Amino acid sequence: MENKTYEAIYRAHTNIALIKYWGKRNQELYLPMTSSLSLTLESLYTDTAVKFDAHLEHDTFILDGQLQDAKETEKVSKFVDLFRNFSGINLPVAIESVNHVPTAAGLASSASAFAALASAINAALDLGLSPEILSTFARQGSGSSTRSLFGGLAMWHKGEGDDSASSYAEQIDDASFDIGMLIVVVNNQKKKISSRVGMQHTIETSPFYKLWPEEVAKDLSLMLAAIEEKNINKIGTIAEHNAMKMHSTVLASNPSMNYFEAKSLRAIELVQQMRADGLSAYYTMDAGPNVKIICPYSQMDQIKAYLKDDFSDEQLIMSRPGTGPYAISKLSEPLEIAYE
Ligand code: 2P0
Repeated sequence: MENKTYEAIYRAHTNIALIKYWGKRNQELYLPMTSSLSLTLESLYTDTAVKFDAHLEHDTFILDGQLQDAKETEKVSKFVDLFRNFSGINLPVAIESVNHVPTAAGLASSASAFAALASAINAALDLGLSPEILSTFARQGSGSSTRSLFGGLAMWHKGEGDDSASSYAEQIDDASFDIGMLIVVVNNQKKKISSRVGMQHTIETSPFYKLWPEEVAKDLSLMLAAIEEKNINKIGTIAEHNAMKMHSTVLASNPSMNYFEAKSLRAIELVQQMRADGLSAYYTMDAGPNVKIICPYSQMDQIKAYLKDDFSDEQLIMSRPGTGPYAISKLSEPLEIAYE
């Protein structure tokens, strides 16, 4: 085994939650307070190559062409340890990732990153883990990556107690109806408050957080029915309300915090305007200022027309639903996204 190398290259797509995950009940195992549900996006993804090799002195991690420092590498090494402990294959690994997502700008790059890494390791070490089981591994790198193991609409179950195996994701629907997302890139710089810190601060200080789990439970059952009907207006309405309930819970933290920028509010205003004009457009936001518009893919061009005076073409990323992770033959070039 010593001289053998184990390699694979995988692509995983990011996902945007329609019913948000905000808060952990177990920080070490990344067990969430609630279940959540998302749409996987075709246009945004991470490619990751792994090579386990006895000749390496230690783990290395290259992201978008840059060798990462000890702190970043350690986080990834800890994640790989889950698989080394599981498989008994204790070899150092060289990891190289290329993000086709503006890193940490609230476009959930960690979701595609850990889903791609988990999938590549699963293939390289020939572990044969199902996507559901693999999602329980991915979860321990970043909660939202649990859902990126699946294409279309995926649900991450909160699970029971401290039982890691019960908190997995699965596909709810392949989203092969007329649905898409238009990402309005308000700012593609690294976010100021990480999700991990933001959600913990909300749990500890927001008087509204105690309402959040029951609101999510209600929204989830409404959302599952809306998906069953493939009713984009219902899906969008429920998602928009759920997102704004999350953000108002965040706003009520002490000291108060928020993820809005002036341009986020402008994008929201424009969505309200296009909806008043009869388009099926609904907004959602995550732990960053970017706005994501849920809409029929067929209306995307009309929707873009409303945004063109305030946002450049490069700031508007259209996406259809994406698939779950898959093997690719080589890493691709990094994506450049311009913004004002
Ligand atoms: C979500 N977000 O459901 C929610 C909505 C942001 C807002 O999952 O601490 O990067 O790594 O588990 O997954 C972003 O949080 O946080 C996220 P960790 P993660 O998509």
